[in-house]
Amino acid sequence: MSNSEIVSRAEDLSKRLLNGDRRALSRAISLVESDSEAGKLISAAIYPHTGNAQIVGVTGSAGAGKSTLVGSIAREERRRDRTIGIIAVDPSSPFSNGAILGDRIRMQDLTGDSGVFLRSMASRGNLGGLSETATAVADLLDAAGFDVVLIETVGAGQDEVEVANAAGTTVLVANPGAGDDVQSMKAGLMEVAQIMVVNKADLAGADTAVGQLRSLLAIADLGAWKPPILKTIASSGEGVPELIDKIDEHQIFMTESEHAEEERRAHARRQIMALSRAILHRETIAAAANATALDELTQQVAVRGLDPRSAAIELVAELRSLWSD
Ligand SMILES: Nc1nc2c(ncn2[C@@H]2O[C@H](COP(=O)(O)OP(=O)(O)O)[C@@H](O)[C@H]2O)c(=O)[nH]1
Ligand SMILES: [Mg+2]
Repeated sequence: MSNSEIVSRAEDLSKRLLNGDRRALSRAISLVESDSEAGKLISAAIYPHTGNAQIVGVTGSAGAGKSTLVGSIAREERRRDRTIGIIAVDPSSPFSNGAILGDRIRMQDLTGDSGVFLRSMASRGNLGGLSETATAVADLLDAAGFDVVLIETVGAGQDEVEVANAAGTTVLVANPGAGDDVQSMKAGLMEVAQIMVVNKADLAGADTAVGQLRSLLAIADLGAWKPPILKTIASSGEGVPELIDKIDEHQIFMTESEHAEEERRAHARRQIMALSRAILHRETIAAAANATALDELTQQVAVRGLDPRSAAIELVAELRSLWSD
């Protein structure tokens, strides 16, 4: 396709997407996911029309009940007459889409509803980083007019933490009896979550888990927003209306309270930093793999003539001198 063809295609898709055309939205998402030129043009064109949706991240360990909770939230949002876009980021390889299929079956009643748009995204295998792509796709759904955009992601790696960072409100899903889990969560995820949920509250130990989270929050360095801790039973929907009320409350805090301006700035900064980290990481790794010193350093380390750390420092020094030119 010629340059002008790409531009006019992007313009056409952007226009249709902004009018709520679902097929244009699907096409645009694919173009953004594949990191294509048209995708970048669409992202830029629709960005001024974003900022109206609630972007909500739902994160936590695998099996915590995130997908079930996302489904329950979607049903309750529909009862409240809001349209909803769902981005499910599947951490497994794009070649084994069993988890995606499982989520689809559970979401069956939702997929027949025109007020719901569900999209699964493989976290590996796309050209851009996961956080870049998920953020860009959330923007497309926002511009297409969805009231709420939910992003489900496993809170495992740096990438997932960055996805959480990109959301306006992030809900951290924990379980009863997962005490050790709660402890290990605090480093990365506690900081990015504005609402804590102990899901599977029908199981024993829910109040203990709430207590553990409360003591972790007590020693955390928090801003003006104090993260509430809620109990839910995602499978029955119990606690979900209260959760949505809290999400709404946090959104109002971010947009209308005396802290709004400060919050908006903090959020914009977090987004830029998260995306810069993703871009830097990707470009640095690509540059390192092509560095002229790599083969020589590899050989030296392989015969134990040099330790890997010194080799890495030398490699980074080469990259630095490349970039300073
Ligand atoms: N007992 C109980 N089980 C739940 C609840 N929510 C989800 N589950 C179950 O937990 C398992 C994992 O749920 P899923 O939503 O796939 O978790 P995800 O990996 O975090 O997305 C499934 O078998 C769900 O049926 C709950 O509130 N109570
Ligand atoms: Mg899931």
